[in-house]
Amino acid sequence: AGYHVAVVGATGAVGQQMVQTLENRNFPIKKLTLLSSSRSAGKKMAFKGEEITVQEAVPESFEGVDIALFSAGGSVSKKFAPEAVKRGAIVIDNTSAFRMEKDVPLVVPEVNEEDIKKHNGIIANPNCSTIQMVVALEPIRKQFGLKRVIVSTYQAVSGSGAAAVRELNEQTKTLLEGGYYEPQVLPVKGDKKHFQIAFNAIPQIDVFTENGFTFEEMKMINETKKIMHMPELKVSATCVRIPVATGHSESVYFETEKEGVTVKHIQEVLEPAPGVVLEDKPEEQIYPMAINAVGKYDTFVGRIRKDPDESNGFHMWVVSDNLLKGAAWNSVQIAESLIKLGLI
Ligand code: 11C
Repeated sequence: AGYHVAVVGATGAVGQQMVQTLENRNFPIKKLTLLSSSRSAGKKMAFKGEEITVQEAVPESFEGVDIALFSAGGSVSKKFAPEAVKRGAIVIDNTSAFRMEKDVPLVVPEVNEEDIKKHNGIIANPNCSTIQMVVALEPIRKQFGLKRVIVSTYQAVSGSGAAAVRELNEQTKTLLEGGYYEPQVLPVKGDKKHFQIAFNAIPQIDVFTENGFTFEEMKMINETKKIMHMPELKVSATCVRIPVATGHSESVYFETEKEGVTVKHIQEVLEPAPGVVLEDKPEEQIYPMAINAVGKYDTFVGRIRKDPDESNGFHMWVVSDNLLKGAAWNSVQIAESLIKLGLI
């Protein structure tokens, strides 16, 4: 019993976590196919004590696959996701390839699980920094309404992939030893210039769009509106890369529709909220930190404060493991929802 699951991009930073999460969750699997580009084909990966050889993805790889988890970049998804769907698989895609397409649900199970029912073969997994923010905002929206969101992020380098983590580690070591390390990966592999990430903060994640915002910032803006079904919500974002390996942190400012809301009210709705862990006791210096979120599925929220001037305005600090809730776990969670909702 169980499903034939394929992971595309299995050897990448997110792909490895997908395989691990399928194992940790004891996901019902009868066969696991691990796929990659030709460069990584032939590598071996462990799953439940067995070794599985990674194969090069070709259209025929998806014969008999029930669920295909994609995390190998947008161009790979564009090429192979339709091939997988043609062969009867349901695709859960962790790239930005299809997220904003009308007939593709963009899903964070704590927020809009029911949207999965409208899928036509592809379900998109949102951007990591968007996911953790909407997990924290949705319980607040439900209870008090939302008018506006302004977010500034402090994002870990693993969001940019395994090569960026190596660059942070090697660059930090080299610089501490008095050497020089030529930046090659960050802020964006494909952009013209590269900058030092060690001991730095880079206000660029992904390339710039015409309006002066980066694609990462536009993803946070557009995806939030789609997931929360709020095209009218005012959202803006500033996304910054910091020298942390894993765990995205966010300073989120929001304004409620409802008047008279207090910090205690916000804490009371977040405390029992699904996927949220409230860590908010400043008197005991309890607040979320990236190092504590690594390896966890939850989104951690603290530092909730009322804005000094705006009566409906609040600030909070939101932290999660960008490779897990931001990517691998949210994808596996969507697969679990498919089973729960009887859609597979
Ligand atoms: C980062 N948020 O931290 C990005 C990574 O659209 O899925 C995820 C990019 C995406 O660099």
